[in-house]
Amino acid sequence: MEIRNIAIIAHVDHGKTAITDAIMRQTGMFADGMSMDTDKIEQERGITIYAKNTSLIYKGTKINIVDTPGHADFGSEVERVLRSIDSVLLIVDAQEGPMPQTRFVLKKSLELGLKPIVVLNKIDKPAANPQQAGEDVFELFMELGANDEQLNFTTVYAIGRDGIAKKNLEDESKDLTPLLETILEEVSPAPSNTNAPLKAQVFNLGYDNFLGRLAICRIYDGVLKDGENIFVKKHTGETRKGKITKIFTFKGMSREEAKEVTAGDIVMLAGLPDVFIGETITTDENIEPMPAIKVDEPTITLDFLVNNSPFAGREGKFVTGRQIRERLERELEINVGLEVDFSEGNYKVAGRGELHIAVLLENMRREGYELQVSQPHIIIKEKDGVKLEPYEEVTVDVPNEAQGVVIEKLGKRRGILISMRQHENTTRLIFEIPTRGLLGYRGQFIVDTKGEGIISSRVIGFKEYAGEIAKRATGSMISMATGKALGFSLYNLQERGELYIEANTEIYEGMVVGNTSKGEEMVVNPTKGKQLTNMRAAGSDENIVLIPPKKISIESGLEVMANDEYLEITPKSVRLRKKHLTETERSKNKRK
Ligand SMILES: Nc1nc2c(ncn2[C@@H]2O[C@H](COP(=O)(O)OP(=O)(O)OP(=O)(O)O)[C@@H](O)[C@H]2O)c(=O)[nH]1
Ligand SMILES: [Mg+2]
Repeated sequence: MEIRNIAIIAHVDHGKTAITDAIMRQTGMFADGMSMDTDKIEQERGITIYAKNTSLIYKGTKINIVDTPGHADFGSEVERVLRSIDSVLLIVDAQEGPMPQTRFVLKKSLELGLKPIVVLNKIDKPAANPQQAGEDVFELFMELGANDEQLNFTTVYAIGRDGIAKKNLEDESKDLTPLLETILEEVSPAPSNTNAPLKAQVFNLGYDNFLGRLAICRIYDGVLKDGENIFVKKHTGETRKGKITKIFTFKGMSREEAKEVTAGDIVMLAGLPDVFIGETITTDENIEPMPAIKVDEPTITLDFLVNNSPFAGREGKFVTGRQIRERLERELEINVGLEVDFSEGNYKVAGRGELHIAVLLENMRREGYELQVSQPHIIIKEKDGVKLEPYEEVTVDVPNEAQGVVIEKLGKRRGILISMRQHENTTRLIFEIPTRGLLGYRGQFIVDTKGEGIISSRVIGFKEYAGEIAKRATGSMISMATGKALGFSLYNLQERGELYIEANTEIYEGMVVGNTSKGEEMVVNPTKGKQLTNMRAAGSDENIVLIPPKKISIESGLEVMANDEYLEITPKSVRLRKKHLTETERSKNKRK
């Protein structure tokens, strides 16, 4: 059977998964309500975190599809996937137009010589402007140095959510047939030379409790049989032996065992416990290995520690250093952008961004782990005596009247304005800024733009260290007591800052219960009740109206926490605390 291999790429939320799901539904692979976003956290957040393979049969042709994540923290995942396919559907929101991640994934695709099919999606949105979005996409192709063939791309218009696509805006359409037809017309059949020796390359990893590490590969040449002895080659030529113990192909939401797979297909292999991204699998020891696949370096790092708060061990099932270590070792099997240094007592974890780390922590707490982490720091490197730090490209869309304040705030954080374009009531600003300057800014951005701004960013690489960045410190409100927080005292405290806890929350001495509006540190007693000499009896809080607290989540905690604090994470709670719990210890440590 002929095979076509494509990836679906786009900026976050532009509709990749909606289109993939609709394609799968209409070709009979998915029942209603099924989605490629199968992971619990993906479903809750409405974003794709892991790239996923699937396949369908359309008019006797097998189409392998990889749905990719659009969030910048998972960008390196996309880059790898692009090495395994022959064309991409570049989805662009017809209202938002090209965004930072659109540029990133398009640039990578063009560099690899792929010819994208452009899908202008969400044309049903009232403010959609497919014409403008189309022109902007064309301009982006030009700017990124597309060759003539690539510039001659086909455009399809879509309402992905409803499963509708058309070749011309004025066409009538009830389904995605025009898109599927375009795929058959535009994507060349995967080369299928079965006479050559086997040559496959690993572009992603999976894990199975019984089978261990799984290698997701594109087969370029030859045939692979179950149980076959093979060679694994690094791009440097270094070769080792291995044996395939199981082969799977992808079909809809599931994997299907196969006895034999052939050139052109995308498959998953078991039996190679130490196989890694980019390695070549072959039956011919003397074959040239495929070029390396680069895995992006981590940009931020933080410590994972055993929880030692006064509430340690109350809520978690796995709490010891050894259990945390084993969990991290397992994560390293598949989480390719992650690095862990186990050499010291604390585990130094390095990742691609706060969301990358937050998703790992969220998964761990759901599995029953309990731990605490330190404040994330950006990774600083040195090259030829020059200090380097990660930089990001930030794109913001803001109401015109908010542009001044955004330019000012990002300027203070060492952001450099690269471009500015006004379109009716909104302005699009693009900055280059050290990741360090961006940490902790998003909350401020929401306030400054009254919630109407959109901000997104992606790492563009390491550049020269930008020097000191002065940030307005947010001070913590710290509890001096252990016990239950009482509504009465919270009522008084909420005047002096923003609270993280609600009445009746169990707290301990040294726990951070809120932040102060003036930015200074403040030690408070949230357990204090009303004096008995008052008109009514102590503890009767019935008339108190509390402002809903800004509860700490893993992500917001990582963003607001200070260097002398830990974020305590258990299956039930996320608490912020001082490293040193008592005031005496804190001042002793300050003097040191
Ligand atoms: N109005 C409208 N909404 C759409 C359309 N397609 C998708 N959406 C909505 O846009 C949101 C994001 O869609 P997804 O398919 O999850 O986007 P995605 O590109 O897969 O997002 P990530 O994987 O997180 O990058 C969802 O709420 C969809 O329902 C469309 O054609 N029109
Ligand atoms: Mg998605």
